[in-house]
Amino acid sequence: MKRCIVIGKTNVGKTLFVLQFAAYLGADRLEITFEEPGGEKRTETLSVDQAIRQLSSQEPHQTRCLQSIRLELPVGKGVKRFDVVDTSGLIEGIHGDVKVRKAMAQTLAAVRDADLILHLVDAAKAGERGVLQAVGDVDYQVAQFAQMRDAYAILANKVDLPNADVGVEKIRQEFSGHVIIPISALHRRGFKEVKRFVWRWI
Ligand SMILES: Nc1nc2c(ncn2[C@@H]2O[C@H](COP(=O)(O)OP(=O)(O)OP(=O)(O)O)[C@@H](O)[C@H]2O)c(=O)[nH]1
Ligand SMILES: [Mg+2]
Repeated sequence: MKRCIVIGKTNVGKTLFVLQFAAYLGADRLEITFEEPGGEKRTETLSVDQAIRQLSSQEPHQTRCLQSIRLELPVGKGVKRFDVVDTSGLIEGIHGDVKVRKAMAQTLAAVRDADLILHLVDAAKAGERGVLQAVGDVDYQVAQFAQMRDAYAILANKVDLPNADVGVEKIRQEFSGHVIIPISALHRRGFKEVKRFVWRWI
């Protein structure tokens, strides 16, 4: 099964994006597989609203393991199936909590095996505080790693917030040469472009 991984720093909106994108592609009840850094797996079925309430939060490091949802994209008379994988947030340096460190190692291993990488950054923060406050070394490292592969896009999220337009422009300058799609995970904006991009590589 092809895997589309969603990565980025903590709190950029990865979880909200994954759940809203699943809903946008027509999923109604979401069967979510949680895979702990130690390898244990469990599955929970939630409505989109329940999942958003339980899994996305304004507190950083909400997601601490891989969370996959199987999705379908229509192709001609059939469908393409793939897994979209939400991950725990990337951090700069070495985190004090061993659980966060293990989750980060799990994320990086999953990136290596992914067929498609969607890298979220916070465009509103980039507009408000400057791109270097919003985007860290870890983002540059991901972009550099992904340069070798075509199936990689940067999603500039939170464009519903003030100053995000300025942030998107800064992100475009900083990451020129990469595919950049402005989105709002909250309002499902830019999702048509994301769907088209995913469809090309899945
Ligand atoms: N206004 C606005 N808020 C957003 C958007 N996307 C996410 N948020 C908010 O940003 C916060 C973080 O969202 P999450 O989806 O939990 O972020 P995450 O990247 O999964 O964070 P971790 O799991 O902690 O790494 C929540 O309060 C969301 O409601 C967006 O497009 N617009
Ligand atoms: Mg999350």
